[in-house]
Amino acid sequence: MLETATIQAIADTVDWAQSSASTIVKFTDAHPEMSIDDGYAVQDELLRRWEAKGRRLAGLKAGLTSKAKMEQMGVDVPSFGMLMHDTCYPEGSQIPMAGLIHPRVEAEIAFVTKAELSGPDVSVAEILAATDFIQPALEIIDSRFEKFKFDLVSVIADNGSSSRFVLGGRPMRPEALDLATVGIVMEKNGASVAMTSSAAVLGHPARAVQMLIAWLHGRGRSLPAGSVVLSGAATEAAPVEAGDVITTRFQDMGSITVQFA
Ligand code: OOG
Ligand code: MG
Repeated sequence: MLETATIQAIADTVDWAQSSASTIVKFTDAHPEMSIDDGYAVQDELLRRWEAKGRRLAGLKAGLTSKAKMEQMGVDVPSFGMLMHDTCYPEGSQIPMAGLIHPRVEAEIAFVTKAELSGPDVSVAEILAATDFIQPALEIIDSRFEKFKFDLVSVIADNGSSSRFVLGGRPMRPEALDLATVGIVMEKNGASVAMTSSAAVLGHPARAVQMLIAWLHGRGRSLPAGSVVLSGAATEAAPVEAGDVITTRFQDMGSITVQFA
């Protein structure tokens, strides 16, 4: 493990890069020995600082859970990160480009839980039973690393490129549809840029939630009731610029539109 002072210095850098929309180079250049646990220690330090400033945790995100994303980013292990309340935008909103570096949009299935979930191998059935509703989501990721070039350890320290997220469409009870086969189409300025199925996320997006809970368990934690969980992008992320309109349609679950301003 890196020394506490080093973790704090990395947290300083991430916090500065995120709040000033500045780019940085991956942390493993200066700290080749940095581990995945160090990356999550940086997230813990960020959360401590953010909560001290009154920011609140809305939930957690799983990332790099589909083949498309793993291939796009050159990483083959999922990452987990924090979703802060003040980064949630309503559907239909204008998302300002100010404060963003080189945002990309992802289509995801969100889970909102109604009971605590914990343990090393919670089943998909247990997850669905503890799910209040599932809902279409967009995640706007914005890596602080130059040209989106990073490795797993660095992207974890950057809170999984988390930047904004949008919940919308039609919230549904989990038993009302087959989450293994939800068709998803993403359009940019009216043209389709990605088409996929929820199956692209580990065969069933609840598997991403399962991995998240096992990871939490390994850290002595659980997933509290009332958490929002993003299960990870089912397609490659689409780069956006000011003026772009993204509409993402989820089979039987409605659609979400946002515009970048
Ligand atoms: C890392 C975050 C990936 C997802 O849904 O796969 C992610 C990145 O690609 O910058 O959020
Ligand atoms: Mg994502």
